Amino acid sequence: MTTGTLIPPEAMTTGTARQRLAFHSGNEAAALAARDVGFHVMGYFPITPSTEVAENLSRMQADGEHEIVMVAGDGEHGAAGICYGAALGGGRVLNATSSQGLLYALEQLPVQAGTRVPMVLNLAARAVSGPLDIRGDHSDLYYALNTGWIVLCARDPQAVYDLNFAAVRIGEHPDVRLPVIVAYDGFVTSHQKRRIQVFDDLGPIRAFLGERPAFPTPLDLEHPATFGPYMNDPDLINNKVQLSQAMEAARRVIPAVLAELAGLTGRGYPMVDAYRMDDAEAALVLLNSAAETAKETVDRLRTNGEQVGVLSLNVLRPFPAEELRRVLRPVRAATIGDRADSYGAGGGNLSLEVRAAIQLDPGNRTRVLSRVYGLGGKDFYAADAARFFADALAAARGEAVDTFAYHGATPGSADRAPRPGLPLLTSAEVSRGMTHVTRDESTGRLAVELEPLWKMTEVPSRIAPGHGACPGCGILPTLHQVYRALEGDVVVLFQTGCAMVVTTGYPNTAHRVNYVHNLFQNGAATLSGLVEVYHERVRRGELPASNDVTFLMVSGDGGMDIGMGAALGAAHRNHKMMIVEYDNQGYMNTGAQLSYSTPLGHRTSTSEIGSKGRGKRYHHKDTAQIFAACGLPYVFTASEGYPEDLMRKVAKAQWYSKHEGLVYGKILSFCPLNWKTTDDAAQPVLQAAVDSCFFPLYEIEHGKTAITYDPDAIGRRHPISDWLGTMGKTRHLLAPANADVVRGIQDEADRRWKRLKAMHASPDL
Ligand SMILES: Cc1ncc(C[n+]2csc(CCOP(=O)(O)OP(=O)(O)O)c2C)c(N)n1
Ligand code: SF4
Ligand SMILES: [Mg+2]
Repeated sequence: MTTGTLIPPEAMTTGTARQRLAFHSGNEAAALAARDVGFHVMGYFPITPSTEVAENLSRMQADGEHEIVMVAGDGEHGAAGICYGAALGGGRVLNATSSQGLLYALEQLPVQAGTRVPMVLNLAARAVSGPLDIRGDHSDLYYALNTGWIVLCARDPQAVYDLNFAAVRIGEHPDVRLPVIVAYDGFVTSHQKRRIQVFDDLGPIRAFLGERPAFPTPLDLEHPATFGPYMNDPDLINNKVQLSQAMEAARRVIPAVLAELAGLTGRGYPMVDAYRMDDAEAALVLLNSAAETAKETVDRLRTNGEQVGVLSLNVLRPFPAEELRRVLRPVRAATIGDRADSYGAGGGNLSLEVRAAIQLDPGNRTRVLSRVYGLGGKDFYAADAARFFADALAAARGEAVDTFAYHGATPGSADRAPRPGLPLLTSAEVSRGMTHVTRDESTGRLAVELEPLWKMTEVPSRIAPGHGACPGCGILPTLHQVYRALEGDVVVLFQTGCAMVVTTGYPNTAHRVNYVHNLFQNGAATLSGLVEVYHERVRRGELPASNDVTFLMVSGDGGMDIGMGAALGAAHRNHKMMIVEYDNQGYMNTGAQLSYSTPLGHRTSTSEIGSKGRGKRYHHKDTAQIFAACGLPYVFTASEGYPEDLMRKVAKAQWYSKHEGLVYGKILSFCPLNWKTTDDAAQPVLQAAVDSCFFPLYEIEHGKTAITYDPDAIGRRHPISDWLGTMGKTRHLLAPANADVVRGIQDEADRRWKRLKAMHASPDL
């Protein structure tokens, strides 16, 4: 039997179930396992590096390979809620997330465990913000350790596949009834393909899984019950005792389930994987992929006569304290590597818990060294393992070694300072009087005079060249147009997305004005705080009153899904700020997943097309109308293809944001990469979107709607199919079999257009 690690071909085992050799990454393995489990529901929200789990399942679903109901949440908080509801309803439920996604979902996790509702969450572990880093460490995983979830650790794609089946059975065991995390390393495991064995015949694994036991559910209408009652002292502690007992039961259940699974697969997963530990004097204790690297170092050191070994935990919750005590007893010194710090505690969770475990053994004399390593995706090489062993061996010899240290940090040096970029722009340099806004007192509306477009190009851009966007990307032209119409000082806040990622990358920035980035979902709240403190500090005389600052938030359409609550909050409070959404109809930065602004039938990486998949299943969100319902002073739509119209609206928006309150604008923005067009196709594609009335251009001033471009009036109205034919992501819709989808998009566009026309004709509507 192998121990669920890298499998050399000669060691491939069969177990009793028929398996076949495949070549997959950890994310693919998680998706394959999900298909083979046949979960009822997956609730998810995309985040690197776990997004591929949902993407792979979407592709398989489009090809009719499974029937899991895939629900894209409005954010991870929503996704976790979807999962909780589905699991409470008696379904087998799956989620996959990483980093901020886990943190945003975190408050759902103790509820799920405290009410004892099993499900499976794949965590492709990644560093948590801030600053934002998309690569792997265990700082997200460590946050989950106090939530009451069982945590299984998968060191490689094979383990990801195997442990997903185990997770279902362990969590659903009647003595356990807890949700389970399967944690694997972001990128190293989530993305690297390895040789793995997968079931070739689902019979045995489905028999292993059995039916989900019937736990109490609000769908049992014969036995009404209250789920989640308000519970104070003295009852809450009893609830937690039961949770603790369930964890203890899991200590018993986990080895039994893993042994049963091993019978099918030929691969075993002891609670603690001990590599060449029999006579080890010095050891490393590491989680996940780093342990595999360290094994190679063990082999090399052993040839030099060093008695060394590696321990790695296959199960992190419940913590295998007894197993560690036993195996560490004869070890003189151990270096425990933590891929996340518990700041100020003298070590990360793993080293603190190993120390606590061996402290209960009066016969234990192991010296423990804590090393924080590999943060933010810093690779862990054999040389790093060798360094850890050198420290442990020195400690074993009784030499003085730092008990706690960071490993791999690179102190800066003055001669390696970044080259200075373009200087920041002053207000005077960008205030060129390109827009003249006046108020028509009779109508209450603003009139804007614009200098000719060629003159506008004289305004230096607040975004310097040197960004990293794809050729032809519409974001930069959109932002240049917005900026050229703005006068004076601007403080910008970008939500997470392509615009943010392509314009900053430490130590460089393309922003020549003050720029802030905060969490994906929280931009509007953050900017509203900045606006309020600005005005308050001016009032107190702490900042000059003469400063004339415009506060601008730039968000993608995805930011207006996950950040909708914060944005509506800011809108209802009517802070003096602008929200500009560049709508490229998907989560492009994370690989073109569907957003709620993706139109019906459009192909994205989570609304795949195939024999069973016909693209996105519901209509695009009418975000402008949602903001209009907040009674804002000004709402507009625009397209980067109509620069004069766009800049006129931005000038109005700036005026309103300074004088009256929050304005919102939605700008259709070209994404050649994911709309699957040539790089130079922005003009015809955007023109077709506007001329087909899919994306009408209008503004709402003090509640009064005015269409600013009417294709009907100038005989340019085209059917929606003309627009759909311009993009690779929609060309499938022109097949006769999808005529009903095209009709659906056309009907919805017509309905929204008619409504706008009616509001335009009767401003009181
Ligand atoms: C809480 C949280 N969940 C998920 C992500 C991952 N994420 C970063 S950007 C992004 C998509 C952004 O889409 P959009 O706002 O439309 O901007 P675009 O990339 O299309 O420009 C996602 C899902 C994150 N950073 N934080
Ligand atoms: S993926 Fe699309 S939106 Fe993002 S940089 Fe490339 S073209 Fe622009
Ligand atoms: Mg987008």
